[in-house]
Amino acid sequence: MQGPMNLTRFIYETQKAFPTATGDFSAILNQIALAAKIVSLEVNRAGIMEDVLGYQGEVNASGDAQKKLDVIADNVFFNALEHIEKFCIMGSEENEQPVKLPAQYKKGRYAILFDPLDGSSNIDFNVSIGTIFSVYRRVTPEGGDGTLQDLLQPGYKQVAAGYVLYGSSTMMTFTTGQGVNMFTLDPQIGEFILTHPDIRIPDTTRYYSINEGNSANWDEKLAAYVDSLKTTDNIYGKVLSGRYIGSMVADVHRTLLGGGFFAYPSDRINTSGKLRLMYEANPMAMIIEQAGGRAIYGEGDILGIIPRALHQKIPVYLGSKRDIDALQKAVFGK
Ligand code: AHM
Ligand code: MG
Repeated sequence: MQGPMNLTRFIYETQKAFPTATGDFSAILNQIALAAKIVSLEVNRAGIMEDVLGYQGEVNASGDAQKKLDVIADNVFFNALEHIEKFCIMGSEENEQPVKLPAQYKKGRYAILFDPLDGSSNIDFNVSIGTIFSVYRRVTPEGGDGTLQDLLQPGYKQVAAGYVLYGSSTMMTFTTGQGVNMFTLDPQIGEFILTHPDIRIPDTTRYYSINEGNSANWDEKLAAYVDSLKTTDNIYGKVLSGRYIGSMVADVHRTLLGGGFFAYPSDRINTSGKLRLMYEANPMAMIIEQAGGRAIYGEGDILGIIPRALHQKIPVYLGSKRDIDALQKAVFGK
């Protein structure tokens, strides 16, 4: 292969392998990449734009105070995706209700959910944050309005999922069900370049990732399992290091590349954990499984859950198969 594999070329070459492809995914992924570049720019200059950091003065659908950058990112993604005629309805973590599309654009064959800026507690500290997205084929008849039914589908029905990490570089990772590919934004030319093709989660690691500040409220078996990682009495026979950023995108990204597990469990106070099934757990679970790992809520797989509500929360344990098998056995007896 000659020359760099940029995102546009990757999409073109992947599409060539499927002669019946309609080009819908090309349009969707290209627009997500465009929105990601704009948000990346806003994130990069947030520190010098005093009107960008800080609170917006609203509370979003899950009760969190909305940061200004959250709202900017929400608008950027909506504006990039609403007019391409690929969607019948959208869901944003920033909106309580499904996001309706203007009448002339809502005829598409897909539904998309996105968390425009995840990890918002890190915004003010120049710590990595990200965008997460999840795409489903619509289930209501084409031509009519999309409904909540098109959005509320189990994760195993996702046709694409991905995230953008705004870190020391901006990276876009996605799957359309044929493995996971990672692209890094070259800021000089403004292109995403394929830097990590066909990612597989390593089955060894030095790390575990969980907010131990909540450990007093954990289930005893989980507390004992995490304690075992600080001794040599665990599957690795060595003491692991803790790594927890508090931005799911960054923590999952490290887990994809560096193995181990990331978890946001339920506890006595947050009985369903903190992460949202539709916006955070499902897309990350698809990526992790496509990379050879596992993603569970406890007894079963996240991707098998039949959703009840757009903003429903779910405990999340994801990582290498080896790590999640061991955790599931120790904590959930399976
Ligand atoms: P957000 O959508 O309001 O940003 O919250 C989700 C974030 C995740 O990115 C991260 O895994 C988690 O919240 C961290 O929560 P905590 O600060 O309780 O550890
Ligand atoms: Mg979020």
